[in-house]
Amino acid sequence: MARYRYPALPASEVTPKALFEARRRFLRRGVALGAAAAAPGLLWPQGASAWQEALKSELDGELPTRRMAGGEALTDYEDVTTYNNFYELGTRKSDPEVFAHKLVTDPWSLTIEGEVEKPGTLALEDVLSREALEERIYRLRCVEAWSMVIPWIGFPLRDLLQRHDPTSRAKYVLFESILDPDNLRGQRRSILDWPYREALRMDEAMHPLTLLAVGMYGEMMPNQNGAPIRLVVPWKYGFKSIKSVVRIALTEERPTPSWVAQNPEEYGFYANVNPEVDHPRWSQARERRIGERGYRETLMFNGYGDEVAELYAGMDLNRHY
Ligand SMILES: Nc1nc2c(c(=O)[nH]1)N[C@H]1C(S)=C(S)[C@@H](COP(=O)(O)O)O[C@H]1N2
Ligand SMILES: [Mo]
Repeated sequence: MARYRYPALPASEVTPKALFEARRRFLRRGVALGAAAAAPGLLWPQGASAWQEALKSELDGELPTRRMAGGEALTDYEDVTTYNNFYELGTRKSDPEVFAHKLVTDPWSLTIEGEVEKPGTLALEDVLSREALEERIYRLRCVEAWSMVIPWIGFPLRDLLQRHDPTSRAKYVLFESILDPDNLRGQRRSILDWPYREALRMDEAMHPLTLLAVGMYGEMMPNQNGAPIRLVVPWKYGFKSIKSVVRIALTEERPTPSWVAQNPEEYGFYANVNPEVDHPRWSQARERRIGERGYRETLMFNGYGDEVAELYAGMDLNRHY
């Protein structure tokens, strides 16, 4: 399969429309020519489901773009879709792409419950038809000390939460991924206590940078990257960015994320990217940008400190890691 590079975008926050359109055409051409075999979750399937049709019509329109990763070049699409952590599909980096077709996403619904005045279960096409999509270019930084720069397509989580009227008792937000051990080979082993669970504090969940993503690189989300809907929390380690979400529950008590349950010595509730607080088995001071040689210095809060540092004012981040 031919490798291709995306043209570097200007550092301005909003991409001029003409350039954005040109890049999407470029992307579609690249997808049509080269990605069929490598990315089974990507191409629009024959007889697309209702949510796929809804997303396709959104993506065919004009989405605003915000670049929030400085002027950094985008990571190659091929790398982003073949080097993944998605333990439901296997623990090797190559497994999620190989077993992507095992993730059944049609139909898909999302339940929002717990401390909300208006709980409910929505078909994904209904979520898509009411939320305003945009493209946001964010870094994703893994606790394993690698990182990528990805143009995500999604909407702020807070838009969805606000529509369901959180009660005054809502202090945390719990997320759960799909549970389907018949199809998801990783769930037939006790790597984690399935389903995969993550959680945020309410103010983190309501932060404007926190995104529910339904696509990337101008296209719908590939299965291996967490189709059809996943979280992206750019100032936290990758494992907070839970994939293939089916349930969101607002809670008064702090939930226990899967990684915290599995190994509380290694994984704290907050998981903020922090070059000064090392993982017990490796340093967090540097990182390898996928596709680059050598290392970069890791930035506090993954470079989003101006936006998010105040959430942690007065907290000892050595203790609340
Ligand atoms: N459901 C689920 N979500 C998940 C994971 C997982 O194993 N299962 N892995 C996490 C980790 S450790 C990382 S680094 C990111 C990787 O996202 P990417 O494969 O799209 O780069 O997904 C996160 N979300
Ligand atoms: Mo990760």
